[in-house]
Amino acid sequence: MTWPEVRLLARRCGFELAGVARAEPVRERAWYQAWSAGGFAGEMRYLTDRRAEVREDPRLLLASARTIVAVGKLYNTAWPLSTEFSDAERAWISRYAWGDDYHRVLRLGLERLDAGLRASAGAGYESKICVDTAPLLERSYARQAGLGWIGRNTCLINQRSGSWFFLGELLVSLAIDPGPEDAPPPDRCGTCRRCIEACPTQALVPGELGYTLDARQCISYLTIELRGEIPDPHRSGMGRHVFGCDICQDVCPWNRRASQSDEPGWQPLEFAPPLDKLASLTEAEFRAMFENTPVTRARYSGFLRNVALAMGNSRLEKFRAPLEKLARSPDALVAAHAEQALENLK
Ligand code: B12
Ligand code: SF4
Ligand code: SF4
Repeated sequence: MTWPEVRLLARRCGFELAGVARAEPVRERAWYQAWSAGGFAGEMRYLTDRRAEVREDPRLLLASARTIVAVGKLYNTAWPLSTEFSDAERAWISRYAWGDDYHRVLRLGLERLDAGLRASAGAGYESKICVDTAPLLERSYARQAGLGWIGRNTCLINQRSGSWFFLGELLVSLAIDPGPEDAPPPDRCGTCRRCIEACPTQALVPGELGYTLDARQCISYLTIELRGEIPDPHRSGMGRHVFGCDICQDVCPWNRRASQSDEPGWQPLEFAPPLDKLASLTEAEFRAMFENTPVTRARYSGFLRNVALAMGNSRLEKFRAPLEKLARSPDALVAAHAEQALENLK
């Protein structure tokens, strides 16, 4: 198969963006190792344990891999940006987590792509599907395949579509020569620094590494990945975010006319749900409400911890009663954050 045929097939499998890269080490692996050694990954051990070395070379994931087909799936919808929406009584769940879990949706599309390539390849074909969780430098290979450049907010940005897209990859044993568009596009951030200035927790840090995100300060990490207590200095900066954060993409000029997806699964279950509604969810109700969405990753305890902080950050007296209830929670993490949030209402 040739690169134009692969692109066409990817398009038919539901991917608006696609490109081809060689399954070889990329120069960014050195940045990754420096980032990880610098402690920027916080407690995300899956980034720093023995799997960090696998990121050195994609052939450690599939020994016969010769090509990486990198795909992007848009998830932007017509709903407002977090920077346009100022109702303090309502929670912000980040755009990527409003609807269906992207891991499943992308995997289904990649399985179709895999079947198409397998049918044309014949015997000896080997492949591996990666979506998010594999130790693969997804943004670097997608950049290599021409899907976009890595912006100062560290997101992959496409000149025409913006940055609201997920990434997935299909590692294949086929040798597919990259086409003229399958090359890293120029960095189009220019002199802009909007994302750095807008980040409420100063997570986008300057340094020798170039564009660096200190995950330990990023609201996305704090609300989703961090299991324990949220460090005090970052609590107020989190505002009403209860799952993830979109600010550094909301302010990006390349997202002003960002393409929208027609996938019904990305529509919000409930746009910006009221904080008191979230605070009253039982564990079973939490699971039912967010079933098959990325939100379950925060777990019930972490989610209520975030809701408590967001209610405190709102400073609204109407949240006193739900916060007092959370402060009596048998979960010490939730109770402690609710108690601190109550202090904010004084
Ligand atoms: C861990 C992780 C996180 C962490 C750390 C984020 C980070 N920036 O590293 C946290 C939890 C904070 C996070 C947040 C988010 N994430 Co995330 N995350 C990942 C994951 C699993 C690994 C990323 C990683 O390796 N980070 C470590 C850093 C060092 O690696 P990197 O970002 O790839 O950095 C490369 C470049 O920056 C480059 N580089 C570094 N310095 C320099 C300097 C120069 C000069 C150059 C040229 C290059 C360069 O080299 C690095 C190594 O390849 C990937 C999936 C994957 N397997 O790759 C998804 C992924 C990056 N996340 C994604 C998303 C959607 C998000 C959020 C938008 C979710 C949200 N709304 O809350 C936010 C965005 C926050 C942000 N500004 O990045 C998407 C990004 C899609 C896109 N268009 O970019 C991915 C690809 C998942 C997916 N499959 O779609 N994420
Ligand atoms: S996702 Fe939010 S907290 Fe993280 S770097 Fe972007 S603006 Fe900052
Ligand atoms: S806001 Fe500006 S600096 Fe940040 S990623 Fe977008 S274009 Fe680049």
